[in-house]
Amino acid sequence: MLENKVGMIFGVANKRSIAWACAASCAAEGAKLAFTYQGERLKENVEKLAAELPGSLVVPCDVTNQAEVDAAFAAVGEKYGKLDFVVHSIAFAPKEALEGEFVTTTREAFTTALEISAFSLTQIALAASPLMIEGGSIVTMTYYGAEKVVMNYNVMGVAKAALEASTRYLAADLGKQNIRVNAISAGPINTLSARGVKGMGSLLGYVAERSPLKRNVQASEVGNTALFLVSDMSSGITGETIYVDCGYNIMGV
Ligand code: NAP
Ligand code: 1JT
Repeated sequence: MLENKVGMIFGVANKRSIAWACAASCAAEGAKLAFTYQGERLKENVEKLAAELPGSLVVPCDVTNQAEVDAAFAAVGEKYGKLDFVVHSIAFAPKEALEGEFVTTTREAFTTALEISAFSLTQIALAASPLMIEGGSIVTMTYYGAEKVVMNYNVMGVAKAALEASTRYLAADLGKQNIRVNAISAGPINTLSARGVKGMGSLLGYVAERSPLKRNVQASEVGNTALFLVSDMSSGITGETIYVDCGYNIMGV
């Protein structure tokens, strides 16, 4: 489904990362992929994973460093001459901000969380658009805490609300270039980011018990939805948030 398409994947930390599940689904359908990593610490990890997919490119990109973002897109332009899709799977907030009460969030934690988790989508969309000469698709990852209060999610919920609104504004701006922008609202998954969070185990159990499908979602299911959204199968969809959460969000009492 993605033969002759080039994608850029932001946010692989290890093989449990949602970004890696997206990469696996897209590579299986013939996409050529470029991976970005944040800092030397993750370089080896990402290079080892990317080596499983011949013809891929690995470039550094900490989104707080505009020069690195520009260099990453320049490297993709140089190697492939175009870009068809981006998977944005990046978020960060200081650990202390993800416990206790939201009301105690510091200015610094708020600014950091919103810069890395929300602004980076706009930054990446602007840098990607000149390379998307045949149109394109941008997919980001969000969570239910954007719209309803989820204990401990705190400032990440506010950042995800900004991310979902950014998805709509970017879709409106970039539609004329045939660039689509959508978000996937994934149910909780036990990744590296999630593990660092207090109460993740009980959250997984809570959601599995209450969701229509009576289980937690798998990263591969999010990856397959990302494949749909970056492929021409979803050519009429933009600005949307699509739930991949075993139906949890539809439940009342
Ligand atoms: P993950 O494997 O830890 O991925 C998060 C990625 O964000 C990491 O690769 C991380 O790199 C990267 N990142 C953080 N700060 C960055 C920066 N300044 N520049 C570039 N990259 C940076 O965790 P994940 O669960 O797959 O998370 C991926 C996305 O899914 C996030 O947006 C998350 O909010 C979203 N999501 C997750 C869940 C869940 O339950 N797991 C549910 C819904 C949505 P470092 O490791 O170097 O920090
Ligand atoms: C980050 C972290 C972004 C954890 C994340 C995330 N997006 C989803 N999760 C999983 C999660 C986190 C909490 C939660 C429920 C799910 C940690 C590092 C920063 C970025 O609260 C109930 C806090």
